[in-house]
Amino acid sequence: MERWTIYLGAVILCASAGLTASDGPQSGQPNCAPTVDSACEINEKVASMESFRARTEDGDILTTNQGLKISDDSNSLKAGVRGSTLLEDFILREKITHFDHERIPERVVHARGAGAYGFFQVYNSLANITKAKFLQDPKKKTPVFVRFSTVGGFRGSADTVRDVRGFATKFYTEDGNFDIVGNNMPIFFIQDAIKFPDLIHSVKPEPHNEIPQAQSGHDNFYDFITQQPEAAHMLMWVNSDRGIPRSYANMEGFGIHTFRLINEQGVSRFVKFHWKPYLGVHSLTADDAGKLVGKDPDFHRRQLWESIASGAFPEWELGLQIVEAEDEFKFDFDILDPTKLIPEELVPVIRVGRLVLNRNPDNYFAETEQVAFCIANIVPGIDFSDDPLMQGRIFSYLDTQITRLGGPNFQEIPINRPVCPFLKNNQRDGLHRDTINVGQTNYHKNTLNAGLPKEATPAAGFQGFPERIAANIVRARSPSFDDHFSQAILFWTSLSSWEQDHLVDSFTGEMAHCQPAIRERLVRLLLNINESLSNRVALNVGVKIDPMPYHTAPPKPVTPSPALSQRNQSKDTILTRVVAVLVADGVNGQAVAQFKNAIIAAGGNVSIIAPRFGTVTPAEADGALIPVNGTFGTFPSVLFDAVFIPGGASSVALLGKIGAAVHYVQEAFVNLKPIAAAGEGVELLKQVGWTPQDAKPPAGVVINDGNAISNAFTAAFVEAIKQHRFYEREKTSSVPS
Ligand code: HDE
Repeated sequence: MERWTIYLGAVILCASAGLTASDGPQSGQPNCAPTVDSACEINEKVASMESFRARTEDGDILTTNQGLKISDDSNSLKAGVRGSTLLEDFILREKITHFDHERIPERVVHARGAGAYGFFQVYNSLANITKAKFLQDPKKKTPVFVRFSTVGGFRGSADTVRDVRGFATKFYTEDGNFDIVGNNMPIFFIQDAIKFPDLIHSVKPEPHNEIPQAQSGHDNFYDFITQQPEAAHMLMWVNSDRGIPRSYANMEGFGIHTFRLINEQGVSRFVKFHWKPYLGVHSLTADDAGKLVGKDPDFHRRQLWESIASGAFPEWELGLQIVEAEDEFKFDFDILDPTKLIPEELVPVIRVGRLVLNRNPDNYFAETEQVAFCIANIVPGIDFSDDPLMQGRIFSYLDTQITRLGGPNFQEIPINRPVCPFLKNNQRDGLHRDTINVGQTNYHKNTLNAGLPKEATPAAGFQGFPERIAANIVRARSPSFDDHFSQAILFWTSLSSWEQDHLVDSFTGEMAHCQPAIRERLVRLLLNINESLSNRVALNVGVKIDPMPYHTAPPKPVTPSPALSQRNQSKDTILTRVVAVLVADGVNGQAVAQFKNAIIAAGGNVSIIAPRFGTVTPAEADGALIPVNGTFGTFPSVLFDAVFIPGGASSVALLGKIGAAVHYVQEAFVNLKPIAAAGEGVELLKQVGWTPQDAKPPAGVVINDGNAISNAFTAAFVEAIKQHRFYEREKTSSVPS
């Protein structure tokens, strides 16, 4: 009770900051309907990079890097046609030498990623809470570059592995670059930066044999993490469905740490940054995710690329949770502790602007690989807090980029350049310095160059928040960081029963690769969160422990937070969803065409899947041949969001005899996807245990009587696709896949 009172106080105080839930056009709901806004595709940042783009023009001739025209790019210089090759062949040497040096170190974490350009636009001026210039003018579109990533895997690893996802946004503002280097989960594993190398060493492939790739289910990780009770909360998140998102556009983003916002009057408030996806937060099933690792390791980056290319631009709203400075200590956790979130029901997330990604990069390496995000990239109006994890990050990013990008001048790489004046200082030289500083002076203060460049006035320049500190220097952790389990319990308690089941399954899968002693330690850790969770995992992994919890402090009572459950996510669009339409010769061609039109009109798409590539002949004598997009083997059901089986007696009879087609329907069913069938197509549903003699179809299965499909049928199926998955099937289905 007391806890609620405190939180409600924070809500009221947030409103007193002049920012209320109604500051967003529609409070609490996504309000950024996707737009095809091609005018934004060439924004200020994209335009500023034009002089660096190299295109092949009509008539271009091959040259060396020195501009020498090359007339033979296939044969090296030899002593006679059978060799040997001459050292003198500078053309061969130049080409091979450049090739030899093409690779740079991959990111030590977040190596695997994909990026895109776009813009950010604030709904209303936020001048009352921050002087950050890009948050003042609702007409201003600030260019952004966003990079999504997994954390543990190498650069060539698969997209759909269970992991945290990075969500890093660079705003190119008129006051310099501002980066929110966030993740798709609102908290982190550890509280102090000094543990980060241990955490990452433990989760990466084990050093003696470099196994496993991009997997956290191994001895080293769970050996480390089960000895860090502060990680209990984050372990729950990463083993939940949030660890296997359907797409980047289906992820929330979080700045995690508490930051500060500072207004023109110097008033500071605490803030947490959120990204709320227009498409809602939805996940793959574990089966889909695992199979996609092999079937399409680029699943997420391909979706991002294709949705931007097709004009279905991914969108998020920026959300702020504001805590007044005087409320810093009013919570029953420490707002500086990065293993804690602030429940949205207690401090509302105010939606203040929209982020739209509307342009794919021209060159993966030049842009996505070389982009350098840094939590220390802040602008006037935004500042750090004393979160000890954040403090370590302020140092780490620039440091790692000096190695990764080959020296201290990586800010000059086109993607990293601000759109405002920069490099106006006396830093000079170093590897890869492109700027030619003209003039005699390279020091401040000088008189020989009229004192230029000169310092900004205090009002114009960056000034950190003048936080008052009176403290002893200690190497210690604040006791206010001690409660490691209340929010892990909050998370568990807030989930639906199917989300809880998935956590049990995920922990079981992770433990499959760990030795008994480590399994036992995890089971003990989980006992502090929920007895049933712990017992279910223990049973699955063959562990018996006495009932004494690992940590003995009694858990505090929690009030569930509905915002933490994916069950409550928005389900009002089929944008980016793709339906596999299963066909063979003799299919009802008119139904296929009508279905396709209806799905496209609703914002989705279809893919025609048949026994072989080429075309399929429809049942109608005068019907047009139907082009095939994929076969059962090459475009398996795990790539799609839903399946439709149209009628046509010979088509359906043939599909029923092809094992891969039967498997297709069963696999989609087991992975809880919406399935529709029309006319004879209903026959194939007996493969998932349903016939028209049964009372009603299973959840998410939509039937059209007869071959000619009706508007009511397509409308019902569109509604089913919006629901994403039908988790109620999980408990009842005995269909193999
Ligand atoms: Fe990072 N992190 N991190 N991190 N991080 C890096 O910087 C680090 C943390 C995050 O797409 C590195 O340029 C430390 C939390 C993202 O390029 C490195 C600590 C969060 C990305 C680094 C953390 C993040 C990185 C590796 C604990 C979420 C990818 C390459 C003190 C709020 C950015 C690089 C991109 C990348 C250090 C913890 C997010 C080594 C020391 C918490 C999204 O500097």
